[in-house]
Amino acid sequence: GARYSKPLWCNRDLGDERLQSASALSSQGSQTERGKDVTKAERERRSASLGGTTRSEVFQQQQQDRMRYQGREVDIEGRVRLVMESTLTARDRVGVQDFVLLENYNSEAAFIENLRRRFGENLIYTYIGSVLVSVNPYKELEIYSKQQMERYRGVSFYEISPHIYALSDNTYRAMRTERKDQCILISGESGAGKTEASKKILLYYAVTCPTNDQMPALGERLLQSNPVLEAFGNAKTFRNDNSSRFGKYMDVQFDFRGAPVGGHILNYLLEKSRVIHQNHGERNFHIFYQLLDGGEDDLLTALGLERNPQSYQYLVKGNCPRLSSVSDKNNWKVVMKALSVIGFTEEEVQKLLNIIASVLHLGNTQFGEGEEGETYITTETKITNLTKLLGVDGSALGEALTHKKLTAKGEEMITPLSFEQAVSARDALAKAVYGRTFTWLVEKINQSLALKEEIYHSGKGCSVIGLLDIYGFEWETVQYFDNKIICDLIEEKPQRHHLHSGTYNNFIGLSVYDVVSVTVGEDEECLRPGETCDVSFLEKMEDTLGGHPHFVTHKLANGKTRRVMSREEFRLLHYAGEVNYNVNGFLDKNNDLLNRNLKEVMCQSDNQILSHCFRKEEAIDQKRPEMFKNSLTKLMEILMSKEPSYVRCIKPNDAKQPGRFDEVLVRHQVKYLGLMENLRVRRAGFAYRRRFEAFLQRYKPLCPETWPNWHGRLSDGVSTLVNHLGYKAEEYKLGRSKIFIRFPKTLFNTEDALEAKKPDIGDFDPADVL
Ligand code: AD9
Ligand code: MG
Repeated sequence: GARYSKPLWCNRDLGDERLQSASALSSQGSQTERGKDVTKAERERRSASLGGTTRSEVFQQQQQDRMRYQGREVDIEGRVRLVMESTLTARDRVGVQDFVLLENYNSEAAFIENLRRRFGENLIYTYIGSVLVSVNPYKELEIYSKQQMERYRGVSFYEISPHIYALSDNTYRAMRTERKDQCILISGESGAGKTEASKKILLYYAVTCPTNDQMPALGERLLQSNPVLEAFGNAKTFRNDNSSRFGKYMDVQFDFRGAPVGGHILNYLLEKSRVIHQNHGERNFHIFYQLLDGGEDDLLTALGLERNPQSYQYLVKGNCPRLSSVSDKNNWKVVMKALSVIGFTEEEVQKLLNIIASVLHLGNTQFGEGEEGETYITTETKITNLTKLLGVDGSALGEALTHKKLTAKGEEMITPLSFEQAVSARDALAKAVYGRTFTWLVEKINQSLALKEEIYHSGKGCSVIGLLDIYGFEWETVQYFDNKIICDLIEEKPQRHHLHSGTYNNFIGLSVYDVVSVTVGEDEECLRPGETCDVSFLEKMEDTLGGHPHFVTHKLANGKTRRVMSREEFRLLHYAGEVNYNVNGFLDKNNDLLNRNLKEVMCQSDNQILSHCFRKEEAIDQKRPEMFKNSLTKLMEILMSKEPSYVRCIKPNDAKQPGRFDEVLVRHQVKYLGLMENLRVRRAGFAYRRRFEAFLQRYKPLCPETWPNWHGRLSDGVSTLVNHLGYKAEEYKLGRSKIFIRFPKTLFNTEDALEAKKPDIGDFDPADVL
């Protein structure tokens, strides 16, 4: 077969063998052993093929570089990038700091072993090219200090050990020099460290960036938004003591000098069901416990609350009033201070706390069933507290909790609710009150962070770095939204598809997002909770997505049934692997339908937060105001317009303990985060699209007609090549100057063919240069 050789600096494997990091020298030893079997003549023949470079030139170059560099990174185009030796300590060199350098980059075992070794040395960060992989250490590491920040400022990615600060700094500089908006997408399962990562990034900017005189306190406000949002939007779950129960996308705006001048938060899908129910060992949102533990006696008296969380129906179910890892009392202080830094007035804080307390009182509102099946409130005495805090009329609220109003044929009818209906009306109210208050909170924070008009209109322009931190994947219980999906979507840049009109593009990995938007969009308007509904929702999806190659249900194309799947499941084929989703409870979780008369009561509240959240128009025409919908479509558009960077977070064990590295668990995450594919794509050098020249250059050895050189038109050369390789028409497209490859598999197969074709051990003998 044709020999595959390139100038020295272009040969990937050669690079790998030459510039070993200290720790990898042992493997070089084995290369040497093999090298000895090669005859002198063979060596000479090989060196002659080094793109015209003579042996001694190569040797000299190597010696020089050996002194200057110790590690290297093989770049997209096959160029070798180098890491300066002086900045790295021996400890930094455990394993490889970029997976691209792995000897055996196809091996998942080698990948995991590298992670494990580094984790053992508290080296929690490793790159895959420019993607940052982070393993949660579950302990405080001394790597986030101001001095550390200084080390990473203005330094190139590969000159220094991997760090979230390096990624932050590079993103910042890319924004500054290229004048292009950036976004950092953080993915990983629950407890893997996404939120911590996003906070570190924000901290880096708040500390290292210059300040704008017109917005001196902005950095501090950006930072203080976190404790507030976490108090109201995070909770202890089985997987994470501080689990984000809402999705968060935050823009940080910078002026032309690179000073942060504004911020904006978009919040998504708060898990409102948690307000009324928690699984055993889990908690409600932190703020409830913080208030009960940290609030002054006077405050609690005024709110009619007692300290013991177990007195409240909405808190008692998880049977887990305390966290071992954090103090609710201390955090209460932190949150109250943060609210004031952000600019909440005392009055606003008071109203906010009234609402939090009213949710607890609402949960303790109980119902009884009369002899004729009518429902009444048995805790009438306690309802006074509730109505006072909600600022609504007591009898109207009592009536609305036990009756519903219908309009039939132009006439209004009042019908009593059954016991179950009353319970669910109460719970729906609690969820709506809490959920909307959360949205209000985000709005308030946004007002405080808002970019000033005069800066915006100064004519010098602002650039943006967006941070996406959305709660993680949980495998058993379905989450309707996870950022893996978003990341896939962004990485693969699917073309627009219009699911609602019944057409779609069968690009990889697209469908979940559409499925989700169908769900989220519709449950509020027309679907009711309950199992049958979930199934009918699934059927709806089948109607729209059935036949999509990446969407699988129990139904087979021939009308038969796939036995291994239940009626409640659907499966999505991500490029990283298959994920099963169960629709059971899917809509229930997301449902917060409110009876109209409850809305009417709420919109008359004299608590301004509530009257802002429940608008009169809504009670009249039954539509939810737009302000509550941060659509995913919008998020996609925002992200698509920016240059993405990625952080992939890995959780090392389920026990939330430092020092434990559970290989099975890690392997699982390496799989579904698609890290091996990341690595292969990175090695292969392009994510599914490449210029004709580059494609031909790389793969021409695989086809006799294109090897060693193609003399015709480039596009014809590429055609010839891919025909020879047996690419099917649906696998690729030729553009004007680029080839687009649809499936990573195609690319990987081609890479494998190339790998097989290359000489067994590079084009020179490492023994010669040692
Ligand atoms: V979830 O999807 O919101 O449930 P996250 O956000 O991925 O999840 P989080 O950032 O909250 O996880 O991390 C969980 C816990 O791990 C934190 O509360 C810390 O105790 C711990 N952690 C995570 N990253 C670090 C770190 N870089 N250093 C120290 C960390 N501890
Ligand atoms: Mg989180």
